Amino acid sequence: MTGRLYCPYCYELFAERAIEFRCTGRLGTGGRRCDTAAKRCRGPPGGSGAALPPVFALDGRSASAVCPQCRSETTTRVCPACHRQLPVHFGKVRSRLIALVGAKESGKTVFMTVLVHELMHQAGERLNASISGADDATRHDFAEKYEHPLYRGSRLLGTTNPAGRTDRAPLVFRFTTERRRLRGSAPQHTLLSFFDTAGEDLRSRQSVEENVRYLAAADGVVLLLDPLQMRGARGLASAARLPSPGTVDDDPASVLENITDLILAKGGRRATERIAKPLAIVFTKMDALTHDLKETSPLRRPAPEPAYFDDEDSLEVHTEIQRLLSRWEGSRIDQIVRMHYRDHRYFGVSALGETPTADNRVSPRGVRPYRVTDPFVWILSRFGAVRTG
Ligand SMILES: Nc1nc2c(ncn2[C@@H]2O[C@H](COP(=O)(O)OP(=O)(O)OP(=O)(O)O)[C@@H](O)[C@H]2O)c(=O)[nH]1
Ligand SMILES: [Mg+2]
Ligand SMILES: [Zn+2]
Ligand SMILES: [Zn+2]
Repeated sequence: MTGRLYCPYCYELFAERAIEFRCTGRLGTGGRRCDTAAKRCRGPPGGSGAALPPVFALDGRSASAVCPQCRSETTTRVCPACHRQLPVHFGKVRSRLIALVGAKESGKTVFMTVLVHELMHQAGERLNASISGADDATRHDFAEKYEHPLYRGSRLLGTTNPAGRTDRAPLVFRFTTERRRLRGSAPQHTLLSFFDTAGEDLRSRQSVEENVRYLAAADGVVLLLDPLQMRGARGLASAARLPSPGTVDDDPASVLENITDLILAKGGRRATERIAKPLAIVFTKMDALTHDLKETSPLRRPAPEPAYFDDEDSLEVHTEIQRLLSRWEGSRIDQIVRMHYRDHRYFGVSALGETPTADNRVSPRGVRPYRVTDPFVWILSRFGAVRTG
């Protein structure tokens, strides 16, 4: 693979040959050792802050390079913009960035945690795929900050800090499926980068620039919308615990408009052209609204669990959400989507499967997700990483 690449951590665009290297800091052949205190040694923002050996530029298309100062060989390739260590095979394997966005408290953090957990367990097995953190920070942070509190502590995580205030690095995973070949099969890797945005990010002007970059780099967008913030749905909800009513900015139609503006801001396309990136519009917390659905609704039946993307089932859900949108006073959403996106689909999910307790903890019955992997599998099918059936 050649051409232009996006850093999965900072979303800067660069050519493969611009990838830089970080010296190992070990004693080189000439008996010299690189000083960790030298210029350009600092680690990436969000890192441990410890001094690191220097970074140098040589043709980034090779897997290794010899440090011009100490002559030791290194295989550590780093992003030329943020100096974070790039995943193994970066530039050689397909890298897909999936942007996960949504208003404050729409359920992004819980959704991402449950999605990755599912892909590591049942869903991964079903799709004959495996997923793992692509770097040490992701492996550590996902387990410590996301998975354990939710699954072991039954705690729903607090509001995510807006970007900029603290350095939140995106979580980068390697998703591997088997691709059948004429003879046998070969693994197919896809790098996935999730940037857990804070709802506020979409409002504050400082972080708009960061979000524009993020959305411009994304190959697919998962937009989470909270139906409980919609006037027509709120009254129907069974939940004892309703999210505090948001401002106009949190209204799902306004969120969709904002996101669309951000994508259009850097698209470089003519005003009449529609956005080509697949957009999954995901209604979260569906557990609170299930009781209001028809007996025959596709959102009431157990989710089919085939080893491929089930297009027929997905289209039924899509049509059902379209119907619900008018019931929820959200027809404007459908108008915006049709006007601006060439490839979009609606989804209804519940990451928890049940309303949290009054003190906002996971129900004693545990996390029982419903259809959380559907939007992701749809986007992967659009990338050709999962088969459609
Ligand atoms: N009923 C129900 N409530 C949910 C579900 N997922 C999340 N919630 C509720 O929504 C709240 C917010 O979820 P988060 O995942 O933290 O939302 P967020 O979008 O990351 O929020 P910010 O980081 O503040 O932008 C949780 O504390 C839960 O109360 C779900 O599947 N069902
Ligand atoms: Mg969050
Ligand atoms: Zn060196
Ligand atoms: Zn970078």
